[in-house]
Amino acid sequence: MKVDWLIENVTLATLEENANQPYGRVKDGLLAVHQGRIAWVGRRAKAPDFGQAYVRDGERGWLTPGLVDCHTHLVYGGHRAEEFEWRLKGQSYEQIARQGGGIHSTVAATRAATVESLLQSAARRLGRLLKEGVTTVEIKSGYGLDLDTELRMLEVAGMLANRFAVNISSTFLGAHALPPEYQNRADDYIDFICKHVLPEVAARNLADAVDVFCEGIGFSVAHARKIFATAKELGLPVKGHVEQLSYLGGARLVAEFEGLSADHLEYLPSDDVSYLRKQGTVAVLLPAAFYYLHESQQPPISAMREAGLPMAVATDLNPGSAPMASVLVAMNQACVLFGLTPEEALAGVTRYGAQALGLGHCKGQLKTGWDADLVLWEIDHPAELSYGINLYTPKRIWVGGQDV
Ligand code: DI6
Ligand code: FE
Repeated sequence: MKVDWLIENVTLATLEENANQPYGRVKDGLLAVHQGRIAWVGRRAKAPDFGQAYVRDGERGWLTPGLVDCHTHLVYGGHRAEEFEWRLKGQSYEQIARQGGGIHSTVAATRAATVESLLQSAARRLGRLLKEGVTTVEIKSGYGLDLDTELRMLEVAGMLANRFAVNISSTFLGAHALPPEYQNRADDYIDFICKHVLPEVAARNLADAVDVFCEGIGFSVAHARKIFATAKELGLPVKGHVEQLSYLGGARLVAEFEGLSADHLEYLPSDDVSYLRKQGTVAVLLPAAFYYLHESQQPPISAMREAGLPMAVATDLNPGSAPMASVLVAMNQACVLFGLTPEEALAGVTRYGAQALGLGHCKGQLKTGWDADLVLWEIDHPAELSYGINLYTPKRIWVGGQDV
């Protein structure tokens, strides 16, 4: 069998569905790469002859799929450290938002920023994720809220994809907040998005999906429905920020549109879990926002687990509710704050993170034919990745079979 290179002397965590070992563990494993894809994976003792392929020594480490951060807002101007101080003095996230702070203050800073400065600050944050073994990142717009700035944010996301060895998935989040020029005219703003912005985004091929912030301080289910219907007409899959601070029924709407993912879900009633499950919509858990906002309502994890609902975990990296550039910390938070097992947390940033981006057929598992996005860890047990904070960093990272 002809391959470009192979790695042996490793334990594999394949994260394969229906694996009969925890984490899909394969002791004394071997993985071979050809033309950017996984050409063979399994026990070394069963491997075919790979001829003259270059052999790497895994030095008895663990090899996992590259990590996937399936929900970030990492392109933005400015920061909101003062709001952090205000919140610590007792003001709530919602109060600050209603006073024109919150997302609005980032919108002002983002509108004022040049492409070059947006690119530089986003590159710094993205770099932090990549150092941890993230090989696929989703990036949302949503701090422009006008045609030019929304397009600019998505263009910056595209530039990052060219500048870094990482797969980037872009999401249009024009319905993130009501811009000041549309105050008290939410219907008009949604019309503007549907008639002018979304078609332009689609025509320029700038987004892989469309998201909505469906919330009391965001948009109603009726507004989200209009956006989703337009997205569908344009052939774009949908997802939603839903049931984060209150229950509006947004998750059901996402499921109705066969959405890729329903994100946050703290206020999701157990009864609604089955809607997501039926439509193949992934639940994306964002424990950093829960942590920063000091929330107490937890997503219905037991009901999700019992229903077999795929649960992804992501950072939500954003300047307000989750200024945190660490997927490994998000895994730790998902375990400590939401009660996920370390195995669920790792599946959440690999197999299910990929599924939440519509990439479940090629990323997030060590499987023949899947992309060779790989991370080698110097650990004894994969639970260490969820257990430690700043204790572990990857030894090697490959994206599409290339060393990075
Ligand atoms: N939910 C979030 O967690 C972020 N956006 C959203 O809809 C927060 C965005 C921000 O506060 O800037
Ligand atoms: Fe978010």
